[in-house]
Amino acid sequence: MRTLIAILPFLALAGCGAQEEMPKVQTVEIVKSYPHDSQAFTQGLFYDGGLFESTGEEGTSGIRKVDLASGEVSAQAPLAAPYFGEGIVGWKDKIYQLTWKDQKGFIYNRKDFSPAGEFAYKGEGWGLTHNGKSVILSDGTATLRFLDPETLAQQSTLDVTANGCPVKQLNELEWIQGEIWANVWQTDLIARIDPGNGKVKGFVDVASLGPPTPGIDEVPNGIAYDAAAKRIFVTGKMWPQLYEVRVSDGPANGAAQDQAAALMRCQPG
Ligand SMILES: [Ca+2]
Repeated sequence: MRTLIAILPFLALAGCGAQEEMPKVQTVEIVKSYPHDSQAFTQGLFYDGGLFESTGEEGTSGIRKVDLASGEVSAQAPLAAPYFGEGIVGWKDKIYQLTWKDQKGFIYNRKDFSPAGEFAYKGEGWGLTHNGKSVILSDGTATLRFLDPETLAQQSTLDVTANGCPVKQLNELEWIQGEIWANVWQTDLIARIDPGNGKVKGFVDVASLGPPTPGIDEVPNGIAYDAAAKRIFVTGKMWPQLYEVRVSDGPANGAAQDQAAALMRCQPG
């Protein structure tokens, strides 16, 4: 009986999509830690010659440029209530910012954060990144949208799956070396998504980062990639630190393994 019980979870996983290669769960090593504003409800993060961050919640939303070494805010623009700031992405001399439920995005001039327009989209707005050809948007579902980076009109969609199961609640995004990385909300996991077929190639467990006893909102939710120096940065909502990390094949912790296993059984994360 003991043997059968031990095998059952694996049978359940295999039954979901036997032909699929199971995404593995990797972890991270910290290369360097930096201070991060522990009041910042991080909703978007990108690095392009400097670090840019979007913050959320009504009344504390905005975009900011952050000095990496000190964590100090060097420039910012508030986003007044009732708007709830979400993902951001830099495109040429502009920054695009989503709002959560208002179906309205804001455009800023990158050099001084002055207003440069608005855009509309259907549904919720969660995360943004770009791959050089398209802006990529998450909305809390398992489907990513690809938008024309100049007009922000929708070009196509991508359904994201792990072991054949839709991976919902894809949140903050980053394009990293030909993959789409996405925080999976309310988990310790970053999904590494193949943009060609939407399949999750692997999960990265970031549970070792962040506050030792995080509050319910203090989830991982910021990924930035410095393409010039090949640095990956990760932070979270109200985390006191931002980390440069490298992916490691060291063992993920049990909670992250359980979260990934649940996603791969088509169970909610
Ligand atoms: Ca990002």
